[in-house]
Amino acid sequence: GGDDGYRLWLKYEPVKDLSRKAHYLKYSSFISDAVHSEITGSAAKELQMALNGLVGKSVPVVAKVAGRRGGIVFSLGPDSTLMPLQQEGYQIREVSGNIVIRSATEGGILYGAFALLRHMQTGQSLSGVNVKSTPKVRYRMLNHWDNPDGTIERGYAGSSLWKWYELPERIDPRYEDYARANASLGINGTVLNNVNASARFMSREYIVKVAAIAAVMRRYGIRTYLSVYFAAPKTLGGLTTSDPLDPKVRAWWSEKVAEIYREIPDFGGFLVKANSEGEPGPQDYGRTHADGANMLAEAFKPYDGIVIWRAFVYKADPNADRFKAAYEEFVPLDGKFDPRVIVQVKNGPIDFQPREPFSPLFGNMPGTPLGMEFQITQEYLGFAAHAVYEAPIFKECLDADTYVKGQGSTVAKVIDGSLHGYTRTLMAGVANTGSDRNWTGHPLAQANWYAFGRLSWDHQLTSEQIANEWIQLTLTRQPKPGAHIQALMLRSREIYVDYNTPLGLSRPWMGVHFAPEPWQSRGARPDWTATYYHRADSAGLGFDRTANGSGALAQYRPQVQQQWNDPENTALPYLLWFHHVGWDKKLGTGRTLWDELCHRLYTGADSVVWMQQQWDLARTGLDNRIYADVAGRLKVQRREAIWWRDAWVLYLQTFSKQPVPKGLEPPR
Ligand code: GCW
Repeated sequence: GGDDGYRLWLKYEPVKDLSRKAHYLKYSSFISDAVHSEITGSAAKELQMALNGLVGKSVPVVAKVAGRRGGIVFSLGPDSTLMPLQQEGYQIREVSGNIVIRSATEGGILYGAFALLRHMQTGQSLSGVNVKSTPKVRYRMLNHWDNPDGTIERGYAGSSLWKWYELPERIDPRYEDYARANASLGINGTVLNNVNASARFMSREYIVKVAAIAAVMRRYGIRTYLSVYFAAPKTLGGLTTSDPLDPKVRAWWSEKVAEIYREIPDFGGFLVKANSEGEPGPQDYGRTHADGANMLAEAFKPYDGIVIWRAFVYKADPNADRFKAAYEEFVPLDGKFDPRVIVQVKNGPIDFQPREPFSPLFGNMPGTPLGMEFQITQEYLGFAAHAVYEAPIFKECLDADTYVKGQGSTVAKVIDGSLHGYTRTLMAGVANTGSDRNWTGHPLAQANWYAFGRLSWDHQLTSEQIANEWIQLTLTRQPKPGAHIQALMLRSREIYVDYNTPLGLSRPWMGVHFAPEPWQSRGARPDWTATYYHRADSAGLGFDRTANGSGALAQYRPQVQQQWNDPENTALPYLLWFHHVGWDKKLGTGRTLWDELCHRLYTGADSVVWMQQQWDLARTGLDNRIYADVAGRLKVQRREAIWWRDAWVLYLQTFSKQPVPKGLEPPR
């Protein structure tokens, strides 16, 4: 039968190379799990299932090694001198004819088992194997924007995986497969519900449902978290206020958290969107984000849970620069948060645009652990129709230099705690999963879930490495087809940017956040207008954020300002983020702004044809169903890329009053 994508990167297909298969069989006589815990049990079960697929053998699980050779051995060596991160690390070594997976924790053994399987699925030798790895970030989690009615905000792969109606009685087998996929990447937390949270999740009825999912996650070392509605004490608890300094409100949250821990002893904590896009929060009572977060943190004191407070805030002020808002509200609160709080910051200052400069908050809150929020779901990246490999987006931000402690103060070092000594470190990704059989709608979007997970474990992996690994595990191990797919993936983001938002252009968001209507105002808020984000006028295009404009650049260190202060020296991908540039201004490429824009929009749209060619060249290495699925989506992408190109050109022409340059075909 064809491949429907359900098994993701955990396919465990028979090893074709016979000598390789014989080699793996040498280590497939037994699996020794002397630990015999829930989590190591999951590891043993996974290895059994995988070896059955890879080498066609049912491998017994035994307790003790007892002098046996030729098996896989779990070795748990608790070590209280290790830091929490090192505890989760693992080592895989060949020791006297056995493959030993060693870790200080059960979770580490599970990660080691998955790493061993990755090693085998990519055809590597086990003789003398010595692989060691430790995560760089402590909380590695997915954020689901899933609603209780089964819809997913910004979800493009069907409806929610969580079947609230059937819970807690029926446990969908898919919960376990979800947990396996995440654990295989080292993800150890999941926030089940939307940050635009329903108070319902704090009800007894839902806590019991959540507990049933948490029980599945626990077996894979994943802790369950919930997003909370800040006004729940009022709307659910019947109090007259949700003021975080009110003793009754504080007592309500403490009791609520206690109730949750009675059902879910390893509950992870709360994620909070407050005073953001109309959500309630402490500011409704004249209090600060810190007051709100600290109240919740206090409720977690008796437990090992955390509060993740989002920094995604901006006011409905058409004269303000939204770019500056999070910094303005949060930097003054640095040092005021309870140690149980992590402030979660989106990678860019606005909102998951195809390319943004890094958020100026990174590095500017040395006294507060800052977590990263990436968006895996393709809200602004063509939903499930466009192929956009996101690892380069994540890496671009992680590798950016904040200069807060001199050269080399990368965002990654802020996030992994090494720059400011944070021990509670976090990387979160807004999930792209849903009820579609293949989990992510677009088959290539599986790679984005994969890349996020791998980077949350080790942000030093490269986009190339991750793509290569994912292709081998998921699509094909044939080198030539693999190389074409990798080329397609690695260029896909730049191609998208070219036809969608070239040169640092921003666009107004419409209701669905993906429709080329750059002229349209939503009308709901005074800042959600036609030209607010891109500032097109008869003179030119782009948002002046220098001292002559909004002054947002001043939120960065001088070395960063230097990169972006002068329109003559600003790298073209960031140009219109920081400058209002005249239509006839000559750029470094020798073209005027107008010509360069047209050029990129056209080349971008045409490059989708190149992507189609790469995919066709890979066909011989691909399963027919996957081939056809992606080929169809690439056709949609081609059509929509032209649509974007033409919409931008026609719209911006109303300001520039210039024709499409010669050599580029006129828009139809
Ligand atoms: O830009 C917005 C998204 C919203 C999302 C919000 C956020 C969950 O369009 O759908 O709400 O970001 O991150 O809070």
